[in-house]
Amino acid sequence: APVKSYAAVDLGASSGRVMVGRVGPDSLGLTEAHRFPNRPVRTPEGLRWDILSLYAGVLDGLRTAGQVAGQVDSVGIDSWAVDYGLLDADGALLGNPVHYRDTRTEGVAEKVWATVPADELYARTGLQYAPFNTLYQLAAARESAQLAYAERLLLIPDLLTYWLTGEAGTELTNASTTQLIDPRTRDWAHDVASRLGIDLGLFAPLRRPGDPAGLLRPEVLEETGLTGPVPVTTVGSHDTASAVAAVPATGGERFAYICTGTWSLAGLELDAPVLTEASRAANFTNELGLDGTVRYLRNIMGLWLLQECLRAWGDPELTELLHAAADVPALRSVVDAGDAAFLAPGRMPARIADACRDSGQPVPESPAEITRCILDSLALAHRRAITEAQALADHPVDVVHIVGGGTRNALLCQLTADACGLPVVAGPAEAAALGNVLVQARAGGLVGDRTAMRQLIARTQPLERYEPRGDTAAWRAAQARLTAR
Ligand code: ADP
Ligand code: LRH
Repeated sequence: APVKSYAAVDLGASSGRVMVGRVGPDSLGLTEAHRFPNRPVRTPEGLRWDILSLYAGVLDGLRTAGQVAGQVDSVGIDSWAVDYGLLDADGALLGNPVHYRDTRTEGVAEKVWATVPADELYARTGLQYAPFNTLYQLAAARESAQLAYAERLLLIPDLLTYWLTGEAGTELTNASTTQLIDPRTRDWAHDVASRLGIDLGLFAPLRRPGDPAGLLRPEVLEETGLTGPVPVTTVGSHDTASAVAAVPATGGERFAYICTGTWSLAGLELDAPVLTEASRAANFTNELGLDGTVRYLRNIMGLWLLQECLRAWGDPELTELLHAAADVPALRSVVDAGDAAFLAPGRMPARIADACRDSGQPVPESPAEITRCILDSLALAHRRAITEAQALADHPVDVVHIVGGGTRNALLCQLTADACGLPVVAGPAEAAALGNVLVQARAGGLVGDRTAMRQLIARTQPLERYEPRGDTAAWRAAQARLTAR
């Protein structure tokens, strides 16, 4: 039986990687070809992505992938959502893509809502309010010279695909994070865009996971040493869409998922969006997944809180710190890990201490105490999101799947099981890359439908199960402390 090799480019906010997936009719193996840091740069203009360094990492990774695999049958690209590059009429990139944590969107939403009220915007686009939704970024850039000169807007994975192939498109799952897509028609929300003066002509035509996205250009083949033709296949180019596609649910169970990395994205896979006022008030989003599914979820600050503390502490050894945190008494103090106040970089240990003090709780001091506060707070936010999602969507679940880098954090997985009062199945850690690989394999006819993809992952990838301990009263009480303030 044929075994094919797929290169998955997966760019997270903290690191980029190129993985090689080997897929046969009943086998799936994943090897890391190359991992490189994703370090945003603070320029005089603001916080920017170092897109050329990321592109160089992609090329290095494809070269290594070729060496690892012998031959690469196809390439797929996914990355974090919402951000984009602008191209001029010659196809040249206008400036470094702005980072979603940049402050340019502060105060912009209120101006947008003066034209399209927040409730109407939710009813049309189903997107939770986040200051960085592409719509607000475009509103913030309204008067900028770059936007005036721009002929094309390409979301990050689409920009890299364009550099690799010369072909421009807009992948749908990632487009659904712009707040310019109608989640019911899975097409552009033309009315919203025109009322806000946003030119949808800037976007290249929509394409869907599985669609062809061109061939690696001759110069790319030369630079990577790959032998052409090598096709690029459109995958769920939003990393979270690829990660949800790789949730190892075997078909029978009703599940919730949490994609943990820099963010925690906690919610459900649904057939149709939930656009009620209650859903808007709870700030749940309706992003699109594979095959027209809806990713009904909430953004939680995630391990970003820990990453920023580690940076402030000069990057101590993580495993030791997590051991020490496991010995700190549980739930002494918690912060609201859904709070956008934690969005910007800098001073994270102090900001967490301040939040505890302001809510009248003990102030964590040592790195172990602060780490424990972060993990308790994340588990609590997971509990809240999973509980509310089930109620708002009228979709009860029996199990929580955790995927992404946070599955390497056993304490976080156990605390999440405890807080939710549900069993947790943790893994795979490289879910986005696996979802990316399997969509390519499906386009190549090697695997069947979404359920078959998930069963293949469940059969082949190491998973860890955590049973809930104790009762959930302590978690309810901790939640009450936060809500009371
Ligand atoms: P992203 O895709 O957003 O860059 P990842 O899915 O790669 O994020 O997850 C990164 C996170 O995974 C880190 O912030 C860290 O907290 C966690 N992590 C990675 N390796 C380990 C480990 N060995 N032990 C515990 N946690 C880990
Ligand atoms: C996670 C992620 C998330 C988005 C955020 C901007 O990497 O794609 O789904 O909300 O980055």
